[in-house]
Amino acid sequence: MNLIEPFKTEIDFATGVLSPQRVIMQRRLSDMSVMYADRNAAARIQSEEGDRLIYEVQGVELPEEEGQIPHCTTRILPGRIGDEYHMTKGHYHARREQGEVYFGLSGRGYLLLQTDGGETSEIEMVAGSAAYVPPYWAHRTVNIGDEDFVFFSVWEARAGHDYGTIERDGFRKLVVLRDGQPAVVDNPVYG
Ligand code: S6P
Ligand code: ZN
Repeated sequence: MNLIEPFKTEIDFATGVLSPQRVIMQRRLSDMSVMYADRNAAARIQSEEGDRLIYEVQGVELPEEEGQIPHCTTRILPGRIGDEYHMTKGHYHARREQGEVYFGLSGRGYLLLQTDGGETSEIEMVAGSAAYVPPYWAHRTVNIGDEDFVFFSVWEARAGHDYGTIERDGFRKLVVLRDGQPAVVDNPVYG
């Protein structure tokens, strides 16, 4: 076990920016265009406006060993691809038995969850919402507002990330604009 000096990070709730600056990871439309249901809309946006920034993660880097507790912010920009709101890729933890906590900092979003067994759940999050991602639940976040949706995540270092299952099957539920409102609907091409 590495002995790490205690430290703190200041968080700007509106943007998710960390000070001092930590590791920044960006996901653009080209990183996930096949994850959106309306691939024509994704291709149109790509050719008309270029490679749109969808979300950004800023986090502290810690060794992936037992007891370390990584934490980060995620900022999802507002917008849609066709009818579908901007979202994260989503993942299971590689160690399925590891859970996680999300805390809303600003904006409005949905936390979509699902299990291998077919259960689904959706939790609306605003600033101040503490949402629990229990073990075994895949999780994806979606910005349903007109501003950035920003939240803070805390998990166990050995959880790891399984992106492949969601890249292959997608999520059972989509969050789309219907009659001027965000609506959670079945994904017609799941699996
Ligand atoms: C990590 C945690 C979050 C996400 C982040 C981006 O376990 O769930 O920090 O990594 O919100 O989402 P994704 O699906 O691209 O990792
Ligand atoms: Zn996670």
